[in-house]
Formats: sequence, structure tokens, C-alpha cells
Amino acid sequence: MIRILVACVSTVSIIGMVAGARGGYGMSMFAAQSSPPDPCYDENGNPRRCIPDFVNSAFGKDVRVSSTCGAPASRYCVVTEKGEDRSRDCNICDATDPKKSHPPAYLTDLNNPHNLTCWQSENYMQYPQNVTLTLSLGKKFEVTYVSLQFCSPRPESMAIFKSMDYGKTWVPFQFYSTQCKKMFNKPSKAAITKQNEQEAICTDSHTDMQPLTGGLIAFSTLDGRPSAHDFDNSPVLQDWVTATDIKVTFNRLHTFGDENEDDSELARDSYFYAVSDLQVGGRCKCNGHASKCVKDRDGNLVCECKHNTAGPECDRCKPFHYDRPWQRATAREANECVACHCNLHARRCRFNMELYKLSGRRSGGVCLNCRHNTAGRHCHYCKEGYYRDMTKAISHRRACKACDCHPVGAAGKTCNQTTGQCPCKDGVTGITCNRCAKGYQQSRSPIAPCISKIHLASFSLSFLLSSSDCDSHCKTPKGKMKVTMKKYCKKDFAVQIHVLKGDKAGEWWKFTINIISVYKQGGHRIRRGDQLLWVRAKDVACKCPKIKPGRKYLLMGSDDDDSRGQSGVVADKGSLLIPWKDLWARRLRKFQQRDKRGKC
Ligand SMILES: *[C@@H]1O[C@H](CO)[C@@H](O)[C@H](O)[C@H]1NC(C)=O
Ligand SMILES: *[C@@H]1O[C@H](CO)[C@@H](O)[C@H](O)[C@H]1NC(C)=O
Ligand SMILES: *[C@@H]1O[C@H](CO)[C@@H](O)[C@H](O)[C@H]1NC(C)=O
Ligand SMILES: [Ca+2]
Repeated sequence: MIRILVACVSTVSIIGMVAGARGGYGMSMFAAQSSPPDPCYDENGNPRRCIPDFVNSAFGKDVRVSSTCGAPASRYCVVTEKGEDRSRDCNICDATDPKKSHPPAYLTDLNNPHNLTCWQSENYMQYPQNVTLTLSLGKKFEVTYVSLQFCSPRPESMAIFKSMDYGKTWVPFQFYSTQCKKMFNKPSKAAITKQNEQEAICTDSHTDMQPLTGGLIAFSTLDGRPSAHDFDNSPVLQDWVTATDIKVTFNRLHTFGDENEDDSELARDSYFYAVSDLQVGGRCKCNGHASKCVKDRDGNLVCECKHNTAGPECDRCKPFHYDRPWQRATAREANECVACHCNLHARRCRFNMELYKLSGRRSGGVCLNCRHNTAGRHCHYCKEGYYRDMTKAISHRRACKACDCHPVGAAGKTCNQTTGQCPCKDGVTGITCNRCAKGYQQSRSPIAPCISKIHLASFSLSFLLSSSDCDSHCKTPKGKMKVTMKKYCKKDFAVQIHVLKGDKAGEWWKFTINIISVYKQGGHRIRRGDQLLWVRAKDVACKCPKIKPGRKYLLMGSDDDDSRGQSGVVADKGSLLIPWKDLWARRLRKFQQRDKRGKC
């Protein structure tokens, strides 16, 4: 029995969506008068989930088909039944005649139920009967249904595929066959569980309805899938409905009535596929971060991303908005991307998962290349060598000032981050350590630029001893002192020293010295660097030797000293302590070499 009929096969909900898909873009009437509120933000300006309109994404798009009738022109017949009479109504398909052609454009043109336009394949007397329709959506969509309205009998076997990578790879969406096992190696009407929600099943439901000619085959992507009611929280189903391309293959014609000789004659030239409308219902995929898709400069369809997101599907955070990981919006949470907190001192940042977890999943952004002399994860403090100017906000370009520590007066280049105080050497003061403290006076030494006046005073006091006492105490004659090989050989050690400071310690003066060079050493090993020099108070008082902090000297002396058993070097009235002259360095090196050759 063959009847012609425009059948309503599918569920009411599918039909509802098909109808709804049409009205998507018709609301522009009042657009000029008041800009409509942005659906991606609520009335208080807070972000909220937004989604593009539901559309038939196939509408008006080109469909590539593997077979179309009419080239060359050919006869086709439609068998109709009126009461008891069966009759053939035959026509010509001619691609060159617009009135008699059935091009693929008729698959996606405006569907007028009173004037159906059908694409039609060639006639198939025998195998192969495979015909393929391929549709490119141009970007990722979340597909709710794929439907085909037939003009011919519905195929005995067909399949719907989707691609998520613009046609490079295909995965099946759904199979239809009366022989699922044989055609597609699939069980018939397998149950869908939580474990196989992303699997295509095979069904023969498309042949349940009578008659077989005409009618709708509609595949609903979420129908019967357990997680569909919790789609927001099902990455599996979110993936399942995502497609960039749709492909439909017709694998077998319905050859009802062939076994009967009469029917076979009747059915001649009526073996073809014909479809009046192919629909792909769904929404442009924007992950809840855009309310519409638009053409970009290159003419590609892209989401108009909000919530600080970017990418064709708003599938990542836009630059500098990496304070927390990208997430799809849900009905409850907009999950917008958040800018890094860099106090206006950085233009780039990156996301750090460890820090994010440590913050209780609140903030994971790390600023990169902090400018304006700032440092830190949020460019929230001053870098080394700079300090906070508290009169300015941290976001100010000049929030950090240079320490400017005095090269001589300061012991380092880094100042206190809050006060700007540089670390000053002994006796030095000022925020940059640029002057001597009270009770100190400037010396010529870069190591101890300020020396205590009290020390100097106690020096002067000790000089009050009478000179006659000293004459008998000191043995070495005063006057010009020459440095000779003879003197060099007589002494146990010869060193160049810098006297930094002196303190009286009972019978002794304890000088802090820096040993600059060692030209000779005796039994005690003398190292370069800071040392103590011990001189008897009486010797100092009588200026034998004559010693002053801040000066450099050549010191030549003997090891054999009764003295104090303390570490350091000892100088006494028998030592030579002569103000240093640079020209001696060469002379002393010469003496040193001669000494090595045993010339002493
Ligand atoms: C039916 O549609 C075709 C193609 O769009 C058009 O050429 C034709 O005039 C229409 N016929 C009627 C009766 O509207
Ligand atoms: C037709 O499609 C079926 C199912 O995909 C396949 O097994 C068969 O090889 C195809 N035949 C031809 C001729 O392409
Ligand atoms: C910086 O100075 C303030 C105020 O004098 C002080 O409390 C703080 O400990 C100093 N910071 C450092 C690192 O020395
Ligand atoms: Ca049509």
C-alpha cells in the first residue's frame, strides 16, 4: 500500500522547537529607540548566564549532496493510492529547467507547507543506494535536534553524524534501520545509561508510522539521556551536543512491494530519496558567555563574548583576566573571568593553580613585569632599592621612590620599605646616610666616614704626657723615615694597613685596622682584611708610634712580643709605622723578591 501524506511523526516538543526556531531574529523593531538591556548582565550590572537564540542553523546554508537528479534529465514516478486505485504519477527531473529541477538548495530554503520544494537524488534501481548530505554550520553549535522532512518514502537505513572539528573527524549521532545489526553492527534500541550517554544508538522507530512516504525523521540529541535534566553539570552531554558539521547518509531505500510482480512494475522509476527540509535546531555555542553570534572581519561566525571571555566560543579568558580559571556559565553562576589585581602597574599576568588553591579558590593571578619600580604578585610593594611614598596611593605611578642611599655613608643600597631609611654606617645619620651623627666628625676614610669626636678627644688627652718622659721612653729617633732593604730585613713582618678606629682598653689601645697588603710575614700568619692592632697606651701617648684613625700606614714590626696573648697584630715603640705612600708598593715588592732569593 502506498499513500502520499505529509506525516507528523515526531513528538510535540520537537515540533514546538522547530516552530520556535524560525522567530529568532525578528525583534529589531524598537531597537533604535532604546538600546535593549544586555542579557548577559542583570539590572544591577552583575554578570549572569546568557545564551544565543534558538535557531535552525541549517536555514539558508549550502548542503553538499552526493547525488541530485536531472543531469541528464530523467523520469521519476510517484505512486499514489486513491481508494482502491493505485496509480503512477510520473514527471521529469531536469536540472536545466528551474520548474523541473530539484537542487540541494531546496533542502534549506524557506519551508512553505503549501508549496514544498524538494531536493531529489537520482533513481536507484540497484545498489549502491548510499547518498550523503553534508552541512557545515561554520562554528560550534549546541545542537538540540536534526530533522528531515521527506518527499519520498523514508529510507530503510540511514545515519546522522556530527563533526566537532570542521569535518576532519566524524562521530555518529544516531542510526536508523530495520536491520541495525546487519547495517551498522549496532544492537537495536540499546538502553542509554549514565555510562554511554555519548553513544549513538540504532532504532527502527522511523518505520513505525504509516505511511512510509513523506513524514518527518527527527533526532533529538538529549532525548532519553539520563543527565539531560542536569545539562549544566554534564560535560559529557555538553560535548555530545556540540557540532560544527552535520552529515546525513541514506544507506538503503525502502523497497516495499518489490516481491509482487505488479507492484514491481508500478514501482519502476520510483526509487530515489527526496527531502523538502533539513533542519539543525540549536544554539550558537558560547558557553553561557554571549547572547549572540556575529560575523567577524573575516566573515566567520563568532560569539560576541561578554564576562571578560574570548575565543570563537568564549572558551577562554581574555588577556589579563586570569585571576581564576575559565569556566562555563551555569544558571546559578556566571563564572565570569576576573582581571588580575596589579594596581595598574602590570599589563600581563598568568594564572597559578597553587596560589589559587591556597587562597581558597578565590584568586590565582600573578602579575608579570611590574612597572614603576613595584614588585610582588600584585605589584603591591616597592622593589629593592625603592620605598613607599605614603602620600600616594599604591596604584600611583610614583608610589615608589628610590632609596638613593649615600654610596659612602650607607652600608647597603636597600632602605626600609616604609620609612625609606637607608642602613647607615657607624656614626652616620640622615635618611640617605649623608651626614655624620652628633658627636661624630667626617674622616677621609670611605670605610668609616664618620669618627667619634670622643675618640679623637681621648687621643688628644693622652698627648698631655710631658715630652721629656717620652724622649726617654721612645728610642727611635724622630724625623724623616726611609724604607730601606736593611729595615725590611730586620723586621719580621711588613704590611700596609688602614686604621679604621681606635678604642682605649686599659693599658692598651685597640685599633680596628684593615690589612690591605702583606709584604712580609714572620711566624704568625697575617691575613688581609679586618684585624685588630694593639699598641701600648704609653707608646700611643708618646707618639711612638704616631697613629691616627682614618689614615693608611706601612707597619713593620717583630713577632717576639711579650704581649697579651690576644689575636691581632702588635705595634710598639720598636715598630716602624710610617704614613703610607703609594710609591712604596713597588719598592716593597722588590724587597720581597730579594728576600726570597736569600738576600736578607
Ligand atoms: C513554489 O515555489 C517555487 C520555488 O520557490 C516557485 O517557483 C513557485 O512559483 C511556487 N509555487 C506556488 C504555487 O507558490
Ligand atoms: C554504504 O553505507 C554503508 C553503511 O555505512 C557501508 O557499509 C557501505 O559500504 C556503503 N556502500 C557504498 C557503496 O559506499
Ligand atoms: C622599617 O621601619 C619601621 C618603622 O621604623 C619599622 O617598624 C620596621 O620594622 C622597619 N622594617 C625593617 C624591615 O627594618
Ligand atoms: Ca524545501
